[in-house]
Amino acid sequence: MDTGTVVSDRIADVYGTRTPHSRGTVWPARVDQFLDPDVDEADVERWVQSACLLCSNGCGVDIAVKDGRMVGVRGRATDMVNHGRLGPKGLYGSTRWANAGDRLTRPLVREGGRLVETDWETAMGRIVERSKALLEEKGPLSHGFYTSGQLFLEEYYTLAVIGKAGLGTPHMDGNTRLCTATSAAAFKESFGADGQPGSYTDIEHCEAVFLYGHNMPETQTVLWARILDRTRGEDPPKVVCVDPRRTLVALEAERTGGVHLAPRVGTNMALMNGLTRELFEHDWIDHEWVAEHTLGLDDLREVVEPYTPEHVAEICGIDPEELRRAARIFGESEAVLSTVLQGFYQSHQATAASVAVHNLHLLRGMIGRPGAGVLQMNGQPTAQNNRECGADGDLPGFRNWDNPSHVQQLAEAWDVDPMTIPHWAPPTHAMQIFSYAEAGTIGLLWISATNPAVSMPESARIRRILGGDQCFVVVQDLFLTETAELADVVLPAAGWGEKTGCFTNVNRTVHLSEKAVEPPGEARSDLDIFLMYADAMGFTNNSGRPLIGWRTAEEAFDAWAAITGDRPVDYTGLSYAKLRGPTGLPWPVNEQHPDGTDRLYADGVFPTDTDYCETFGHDLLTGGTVTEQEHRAMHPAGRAFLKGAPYSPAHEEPSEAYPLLYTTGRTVYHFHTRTKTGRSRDLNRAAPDAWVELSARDAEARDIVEGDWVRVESPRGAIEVRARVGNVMDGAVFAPFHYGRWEPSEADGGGHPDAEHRQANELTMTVWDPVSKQPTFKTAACQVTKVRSGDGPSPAPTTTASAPVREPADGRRRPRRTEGGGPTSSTVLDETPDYPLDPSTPERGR
Ligand SMILES: Nc1nc2c(c(=O)[nH]1)N[C@H]1C(S)=C(S)[C@@H](COP(=O)(O)OP(=O)(O)OC[C@H]3O[C@@H](n4cnc5c(=O)[nH]c(N)nc54)[C@H](O)[C@@H]3O)O[C@H]1N2
Ligand SMILES: Nc1nc2c(c(=O)[nH]1)N[C@H]1C(S)=C(S)[C@@H](COP(=O)(O)OP(=O)(O)OC[C@H]3O[C@@H](n4cnc5c(=O)[nH]c(N)nc54)[C@H](O)[C@@H]3O)O[C@H]1N2
Ligand code: SF4
Ligand SMILES: [Mo]
Repeated sequence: MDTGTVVSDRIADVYGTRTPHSRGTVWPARVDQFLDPDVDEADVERWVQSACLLCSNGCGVDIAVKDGRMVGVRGRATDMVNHGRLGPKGLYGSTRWANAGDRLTRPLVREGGRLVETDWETAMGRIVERSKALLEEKGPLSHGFYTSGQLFLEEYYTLAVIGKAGLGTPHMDGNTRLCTATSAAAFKESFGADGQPGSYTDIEHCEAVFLYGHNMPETQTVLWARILDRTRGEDPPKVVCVDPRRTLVALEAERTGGVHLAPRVGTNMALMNGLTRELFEHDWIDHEWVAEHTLGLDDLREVVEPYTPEHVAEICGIDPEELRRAARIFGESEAVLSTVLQGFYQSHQATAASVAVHNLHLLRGMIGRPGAGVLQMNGQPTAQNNRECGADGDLPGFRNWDNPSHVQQLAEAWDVDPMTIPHWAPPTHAMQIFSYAEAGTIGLLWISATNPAVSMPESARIRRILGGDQCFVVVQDLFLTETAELADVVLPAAGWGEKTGCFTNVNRTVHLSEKAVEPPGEARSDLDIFLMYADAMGFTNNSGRPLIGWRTAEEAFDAWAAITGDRPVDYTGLSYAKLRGPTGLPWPVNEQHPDGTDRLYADGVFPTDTDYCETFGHDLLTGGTVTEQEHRAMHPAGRAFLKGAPYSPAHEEPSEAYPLLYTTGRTVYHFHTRTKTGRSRDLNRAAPDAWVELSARDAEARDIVEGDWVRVESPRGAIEVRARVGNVMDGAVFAPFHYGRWEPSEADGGGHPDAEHRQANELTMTVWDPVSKQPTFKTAACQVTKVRSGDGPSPAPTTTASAPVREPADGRRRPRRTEGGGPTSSTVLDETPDYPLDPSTPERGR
């Protein structure tokens, strides 16, 4: 069956062996596997079905179990998402954390300033006591919930019902606000509702692929491998990269005859307006399709008119000819796939710039057909479910909080008074929730599966809010994180593989993740914890029965599916039984589409009808809302909106004191605040400590060479880390945001002598996009000064966008090649499984 197995080090060889193929053919299957070095494959007792929880790609995976422990993973060959492949995080980072010696195993409560162990009754008792007192004294608005993009669908839905129908608080959001709020907002503005139009199979059919502020080679490595298998095959697509760093995407753009546009940090909108204007200028427009399926053409043309290539070049610091070239690639290809992520979402005009990507596709009628797709990416593995289920404040099922009949549908499903369900104002976004907690108007803040002390902007402020007496803080996590250390009550949670539930990836594909092992000590699933709270609070419905009518994950799933039937996010054809099949399935899954749906909007009909849509929309520049009356007057009737906005400068521009632009992001080897990847020795050694990247010119001007200790300062704070002279554009500084105060005990390879001063978010700003309310982690101003000479290279990896720009003259500073991952096996199958929805399978034709 197989054509041989390759054993390799997937720290050094991030993407594994290539399986090149040509346009319109199925992506070959390759099965990647990693087992703990002391485990033989023959000793694995069980393989348990799941999907990887370390990024939004959602690769299908089986978990290896031995002696009641998770000991490795294997990609699922039959899964339509990954065709068997896994990346370095999935391989080395999926299971190691679970067996770490420092898991939370018992609840903790604060006594005399210290956190001490206690039992569940005491810990939950304290929460319930505070909760009841606050409800009596101040009402439901005293409660805030800040959750995650890493829990399961069943957990979000349960929490959403508790918050909306049990308590009645609008103060509920996820870290999805920091992550993919813009994805949802952009879909709503253009198409009327959230929901990814495109599909991963667009990679097999596209003629060009545009990546906007998306470092896919580091953040969705398996998806990038899928692209590499096209760009290294016959008739490769051209790659266009929009990123101020020379990432691996930029290198691939150079290889394929595409373009690398490196806009000045914070100027995306000017660039997008320039591309849009070029489409008008050259009449690269599908007039018939646009007339039939869109609204707003004339207004858009007017908005982009001033953005000539020369004008854009001046704002963005790019070559006008390169802009023209990129626009021509878009204008002359029949099928372009676009992907968008944090370089756009975490900038100040996030929604406007992401909507501009939709505009390009709509103008060319490039949506809903193979190869012509948009992937407004997610980042976290379960961010999509938070958005769907409403633990991010939206109403479950992409319902419109401003539409009384949508509220009524939920009131009936839950058997509660519609007035209980908060819908008198937009849901409170995370940044606002923290402001209310700061002021003490929120007196109970419940944080689950996120580490805001490291991941939210302006860290000093967040620590102050969490550590103060004005608000009672509950933290539910696997570990005693930087956030948990500041809490009043800490609840030990069961993690991935220790509980059952479902989650949905970027292209709407739903996977079931089965419980493989028992959680440690007294840790409980987040679902059980939320149910325990609901029971203790005694929430009931109008009939006097318990508000939450389910006890198990499967029952929660069925309850969720039951309220999705008449909504775009239709789960009615899904069940646990069905999800135990060979592959995850993309929604909508219903009677009409029993195997799921590969791409949305094939018929050019969008969910924009006034009575059906999820929002009436906003002004993209100011965030001002469009009213129901205004929306109705436009008669959208299934047409998509073309919406534009002029470019406006970022909140903080460089100044004399802070002459450089500060931007932040990721490395391939760590996930977020490293609670999982920091506990994998293979991954931690590859990127053991923080650094900043400077261009050669900016480094030289400051007498800085590779590995020197530098102080990076913004008006909000400072860090001291080592410098990598790297591939970032002149005038900009890039810092990875993974490194908080926590240092892994296994750290070999050298951490930081003073871990209090390395956290990228000490420098970022408390400002957000006016529409999506996503904070702008990617634009601020800073100064960099040399503190002292280093005694070796910086700890930045060499295999990625962080690679050094050139060999340092001083041999001691020469970075060592990043390598050293335990042996993984990789097997290319010579018979590709049948992927039922894949339009490239021969029997389906093209
Ligand atoms: N290895 C790894 N993978 C991950 C994660 C992780 O932590 N580690 N996290 C997951 C999650 S939750 C997310 S949200 C995704 C994020 O995935 P990405 O968005 O791909 O990652 P980032 O590094 O945050 O940012 C992407 C790029 O934006 C560029 N950028 C910075 N400023 C600007 C700008 O002004 N304009 C433009 N055009 N680009 C700019 C940066 O140079 C960077 O290369 O990754 C997911 N996958
Ligand atoms: N400067 C800067 N800051 C950023 C970003 C950036 O690019 N730059 N990116 C932002 C983005 S996109 C994101 S997504 C955020 C991520 O930021 P966070 O959400 O804070 O990052 P994580 O480290 O993933 O935190 C998840 C926590 O949940 C815990 N956990 C994992 N599984 C479970 C579970 O099943 N149950 C419970 N109860 N706990 C669990 C983990 O131990 C961990 O502590 O960071 C944001 N912050
Ligand atoms: S690409 Fe993402 S989902 Fe797939 S193995 Fe890597 S981290 Fe996991
Ligand atoms: Mo994210």
